[in-house]
Amino acid sequence: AESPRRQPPQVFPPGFRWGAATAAYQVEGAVREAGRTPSIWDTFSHTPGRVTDGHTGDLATDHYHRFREDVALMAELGLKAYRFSISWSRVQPTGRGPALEAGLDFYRRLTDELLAHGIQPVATLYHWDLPQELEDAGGWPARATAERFGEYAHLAAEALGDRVALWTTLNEPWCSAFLGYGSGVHAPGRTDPADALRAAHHLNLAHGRAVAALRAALPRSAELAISLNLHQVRALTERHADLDAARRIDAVGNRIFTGPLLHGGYPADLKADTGHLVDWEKLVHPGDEAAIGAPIDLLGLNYYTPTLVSEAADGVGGNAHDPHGSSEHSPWPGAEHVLFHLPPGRTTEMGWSIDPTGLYDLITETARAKPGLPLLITENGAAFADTLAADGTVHDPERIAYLHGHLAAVHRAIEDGADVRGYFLWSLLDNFEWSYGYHKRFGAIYVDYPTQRRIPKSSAAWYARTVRANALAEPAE
Ligand code: GBH
Repeated sequence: AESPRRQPPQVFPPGFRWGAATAAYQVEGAVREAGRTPSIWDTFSHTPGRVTDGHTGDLATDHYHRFREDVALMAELGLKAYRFSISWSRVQPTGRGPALEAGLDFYRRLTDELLAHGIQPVATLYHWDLPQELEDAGGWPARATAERFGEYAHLAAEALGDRVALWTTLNEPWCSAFLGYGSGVHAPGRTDPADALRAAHHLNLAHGRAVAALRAALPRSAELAISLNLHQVRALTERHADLDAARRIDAVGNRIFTGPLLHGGYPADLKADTGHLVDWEKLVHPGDEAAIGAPIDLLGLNYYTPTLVSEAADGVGGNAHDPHGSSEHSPWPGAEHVLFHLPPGRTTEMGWSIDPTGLYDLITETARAKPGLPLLITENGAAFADTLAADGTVHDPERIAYLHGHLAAVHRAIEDGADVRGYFLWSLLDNFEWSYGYHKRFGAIYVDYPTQRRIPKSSAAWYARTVRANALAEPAE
């Protein structure tokens, strides 16, 4: 029976883009097929000790061969959009020169299949998988890599521009720069804070070059975006030292990207905090910031958990709640004395605190900082210890609660004036969770790896109800 105090239905704006997301190396497999060459993640995952239990993306979820089945599942969920990434190594194996048509054909088949089911393809050009040859030539710390990325963007737009109307350039450049070249927990596994900062600038520049190339090659109606994992930073106390710790993390975690992308250039405090590591005057050439700041149509936000920090009283920063997870190399150049804390409350299987208010705050703060720029939640979701029951079902009420809470936060932000155009659940299906391998399951669809069988979890059914109604379904309907 309906309770009289029941809330009005939380209806989303018309045309809200309900989707799910994946990334090439996490789902495709087929790493040696049709002329594809190794990316830094092939090299990294095949290096002993880098990924838990030596897992690799060699087979992953075999999406390369099973994409028709996967698109059929998306259609069953009623998805309006699918966000996938293009493997650079598949379509331009050395990172230079002409396109490899056989590689592009996979994305032609995939996007044709999506369009045939009325699902909008959303292509990400780069989800962390640099062609190994470009890494060997210096990787993201080398400025030339940004120029190569512009050429790759041009080639991808020429080939797929007739089918893909919404593009995101980079996924989470913070991870590429600071986990890849700072802490080294992601490929290519390098640990030099100066290189991490150089990588960040060259990723920004790569985005700028890609926007220019995409605008030149695509119809005017095409929409361009970037996906950032902006850290929702909170200080443990209001003490000056803790507020300053939060400011530093905001600088090297967020404003190093949003500064040049949205606000005209790199912030002065970031340059001051990191000036002992890089010479910003030499790193940033005249014209770079203007190129990076070329207008985009949407800003993609990826959100999982907030970030709680304090000053490290003893001067030794790191992770207060996960001593084993904190590497000796910091992913936070210029903020090495900051201590990270686990906020109180429940966590996911990743050990990340569950806090939908963080998503509300992230959306409303971003909307206020850049009025007029529509937002897209390009990733949100959670890993839980899902198990396949004897009756062949996967029951994941915790994920439903997580998604319900975070979508309620998105809805509240929209009611309060934020222009959020869509939501992409991470992830469509369980997949290769980077340095955790296949141990962490983020999917709405369970993958039984020994058989590659797909089993929609109860969260998938819940999400489908929400998508069909364009309104939040009750967690236990
Ligand atoms: C996303 O990354 C990825 O885009 C996606 O490929 C991945 O599968 C998914 O999330 C789940 O992990 O580094 O100490 O500040 C999210 C990566 C996770 C990076 C949280 C920042 C905070 C801990 N982010 N992390 S710390």
